[in-house]
Parts: sequence; C-alpha cells; structure tokens
Amino acid sequence: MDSLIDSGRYDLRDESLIRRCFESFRRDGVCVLPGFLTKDALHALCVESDQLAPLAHRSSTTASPYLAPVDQSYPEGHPRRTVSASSVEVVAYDQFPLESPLRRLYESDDVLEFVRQCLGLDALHRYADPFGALNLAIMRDGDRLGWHFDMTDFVVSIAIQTSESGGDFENAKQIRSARDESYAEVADVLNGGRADLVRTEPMTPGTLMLFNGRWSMHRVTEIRGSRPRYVALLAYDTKPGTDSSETLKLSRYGRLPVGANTNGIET
Ligand SMILES: O=C(O)CCC(=O)C(=O)O
Repeated sequence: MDSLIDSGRYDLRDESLIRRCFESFRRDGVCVLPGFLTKDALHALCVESDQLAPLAHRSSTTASPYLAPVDQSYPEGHPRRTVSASSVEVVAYDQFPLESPLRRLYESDDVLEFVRQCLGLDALHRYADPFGALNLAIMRDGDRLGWHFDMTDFVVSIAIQTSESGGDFENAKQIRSARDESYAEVADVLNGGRADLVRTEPMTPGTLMLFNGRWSMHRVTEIRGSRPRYVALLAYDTKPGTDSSETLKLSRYGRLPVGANTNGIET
C-alpha cells in the first residue's frame, strides 16, 4: 500500500490523524483528505481508468432527492415532488483486473481498518456485491448527478481526475436530521437559493473523502469539456454479506451476476 498512499503525509496507524478524521466526520458528516495518493499512484489510476472506461455501463435516471418516485400526496413544489436528472457511466468491481491498483487499494486490510477507525465503528466489512463493492464512476460532457440524499450512512470516494470545468461536488451539509426533514431549506436549495447552506468539497485528484450522504444533500454539477471526471467509490458496510438488489444492479450495471436468480425475486 505504501506505494499508493502518501504515507509521509498519511500514516494510517497514526492515532491523532484517526482522531481528527473521526471528529471531522462526526461534526460535519464529511472528512476530506487531500493528497491521500502519491503522484505515481494517481498517474497509475488515471491510466487504469482510461483503459477501463470503455467497459462502463451508462445509465440515466430521474428521481427526487430521496431517490424515490415523486409523491403526489405532497403539494406542488415540495421536495418530495421535485425531480432532477442524473447520468453516469460505471465500471463494476468484477471488471477490475486482479492486478488493478484500485482493486489493491480497496482490498487492503490497512485501508479497511483506517476507514473503520475514522468512522468510529466497531466492525466494517467490504461489500459482498460483486458489482457494487468497487465502482469507477465516469461522468462526461453534459452528465450531472442531481441533488440527492444517500440511503447509506457513509461512502468512501477517491477523486482520480476532474473534468475541464463543472463536476463540482456540492454539499448542503447535514441539511436534515433524523428528527427534522427541513423541507423548507431543502426546497430553497433545490430552487437555487440558500447559497450559505451549500459548499463545494475540494475533490482535487488524489483526495480520499469519507462522506455521510444520508443527512447531507449533495450533487455533482454538470460536466463541461472533453476530459471525463473519474471518481472511485469504495463500498463497505457494518454488516457482513451486504449485497444490492437485482433492480439496482440492472439499472446501474445493466446486468446480473452469472447464475443469479432471474425470476424477478430480489434476494
Ligand atoms: O461522484 C461523486 O463524487 C459522488 C457520487 C454520488 O454522490 C453518488 O454516487 O451518490
């Protein structure tokens, strides 16, 4: 791992680093570690991403910020009735060669243990999803991810390449909580207001970000230019054996694992 992670800057066993990450994640729902990768590792990941990109599956969706269909029981203009479009291409875990540097990073027990401690968890496991455990997300000219909340408590991402312009990760940090949906503020942000509630996370190439998207509404602004935006998404869960549904696999990857149950029953 030493050859991929800038260990001079980030010693994964350094307790004060782990404490700072934990505090940042607990306070802000986000922890950004710029320059996590060495320059050589970043170069290798860019080369690998260029090679894998043609294998990606493209999908386009239209959904509310709650990643659900619109709920007509709410009044017009309500966030539950607001939709936005998203489009992205994804390379799935099973498409990464065994010698892939990104796969090596994801499968590293040192990285797993570092993430676990930064999140303050008793246990952390890699996803059992043969597609979703590790993704390379590719966004090209005109692509965007609309404002949304995640269904999970955390995601780990690594910025590999930025687009020429656009492609900003905008974050309405902890705009809602378990007690309060804050619909008025969410509506204001969806309508382009309340700039004071929105910040751009500095996802410079080589950055590792731990992010809680359940309470923070976020989006990726429209990509402009011919250079694709590359981000790696590393999936973990507190429970072992977590997999995604067949519906999600079909929409995000356009296929199911070989031998999967294909009678439409989700497992
Ligand atoms: O591409 C990114 O930086 C963020 C991805 C994201 O928000 C998502 O997949 O839900």
